[in-house]
Amino acid sequence: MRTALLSLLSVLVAAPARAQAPPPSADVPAEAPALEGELVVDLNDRLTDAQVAELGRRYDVQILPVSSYSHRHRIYRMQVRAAAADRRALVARILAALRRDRAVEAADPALIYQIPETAPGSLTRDEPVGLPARVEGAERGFPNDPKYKYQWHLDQIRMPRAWPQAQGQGVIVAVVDTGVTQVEDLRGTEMVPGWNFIDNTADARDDHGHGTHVAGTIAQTTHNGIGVAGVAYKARIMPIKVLSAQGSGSVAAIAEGVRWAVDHGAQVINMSLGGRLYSQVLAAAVQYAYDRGVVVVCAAGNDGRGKVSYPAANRGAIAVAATQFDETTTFYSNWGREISVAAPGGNTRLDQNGDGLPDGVLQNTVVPGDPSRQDYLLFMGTSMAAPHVAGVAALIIGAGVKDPAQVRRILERSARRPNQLKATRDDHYGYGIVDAEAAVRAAQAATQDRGEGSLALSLGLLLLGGVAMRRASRASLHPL
Ligand SMILES: [Ca+2]
Ligand SMILES: [Ca+2]
Repeated sequence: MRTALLSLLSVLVAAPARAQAPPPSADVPAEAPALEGELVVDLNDRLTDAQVAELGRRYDVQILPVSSYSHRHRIYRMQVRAAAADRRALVARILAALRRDRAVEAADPALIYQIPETAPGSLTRDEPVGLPARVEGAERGFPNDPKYKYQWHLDQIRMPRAWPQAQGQGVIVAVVDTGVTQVEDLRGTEMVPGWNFIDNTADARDDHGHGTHVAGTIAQTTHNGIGVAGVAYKARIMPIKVLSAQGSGSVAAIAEGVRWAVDHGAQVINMSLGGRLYSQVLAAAVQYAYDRGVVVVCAAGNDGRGKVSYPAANRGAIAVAATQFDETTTFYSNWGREISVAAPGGNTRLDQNGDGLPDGVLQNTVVPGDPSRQDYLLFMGTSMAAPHVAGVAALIIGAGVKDPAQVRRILERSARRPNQLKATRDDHYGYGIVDAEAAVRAAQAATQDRGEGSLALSLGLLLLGGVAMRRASRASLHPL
């Protein structure tokens, strides 16, 4: 119980480039930010308003909606009325009782989440005169985005060879994060309506910088002569704001954001956020997405330890580890048996490619601390790795493979094994570094197989039909 109260979810951006490496993390959760005297519940969807109110009276708690969408899935905050002295024990007892209650699908402490500080580098000013990153296989003149040459991370997942085949046309990718702002290099990217679960409004713009950067990796406007490129640039972005300008949110808002995205047509959900402890309410939301055919991609976490964060470690989620330029996994990337694949998260402490810039992931976003400005910023983290995979998932879906289990299989089987990965998989890389070109080819082959399969099936039916018709005609010739 106590450990459950000690959970901390945070957005997965690693420490500032100039700072010392954090000490290897002890296997103890950070102290404690759960809202005092508050719980989060996901009640049975069939309960009536009267039954919800009755439940509140029975537990002597105040039931509050998370947003105007709360009634749909019956996700609520619960405030416990008690004097401060005995409140903690009372909250624990109520939580235990709720978890046994048949009207309750899931219940958690009201965890508070926060973002570790970020100190991105800027590319706009003092653009270095360095060697451009090697861009393997790029078509001459494509893409024409001037800062593309610094996006070594797109090269690492073999985007130049994938783009001619697939761009994720029309696939809806939800970015469950701090919001998304259409900065200059996202203006040519299609957006669909989302929701802001912090302010409970339809305005899900980014007041932090993290979510827009993530959205840029997925679908930055590409080949528009401006800025940088993105993986699935013809995909549509659905902004789901569940983290505040300070980078704090709640498991209730995240769970509700996931369900909102599923209910409004998202085909991929990216969650570059996580925490060390399991949340029933969030796990149920991930399962809800998976069961309805939505691919959920999550960052493995930045603690540099052998335990994958939640929701990445939840069933139904694709957990993504982070690599740097030399294809080793990074100092901050979590590892464990849940890791599915690795993708570039970068390391802004290094310049291994010698282009004069820290080896971060480069996208256009709002400036942290001043969301009225925008810039091209280098971030690092498993937060940056996950959207590379979400983008490739959109390419796979665009090629016709939609089932989440099959999308995952294609991502894993087509992943490229770097020299450092000696086996078919390990707990650091999963099955290897995601390979956009190989994934698209595998998806196309699977779609073709299925097409041939259904053609064979319909030919079979036709033959059966022919036999039946002949029998029928014989019967008509020889009536009994
Ligand atoms: Ca661009
Ligand atoms: Ca560099």
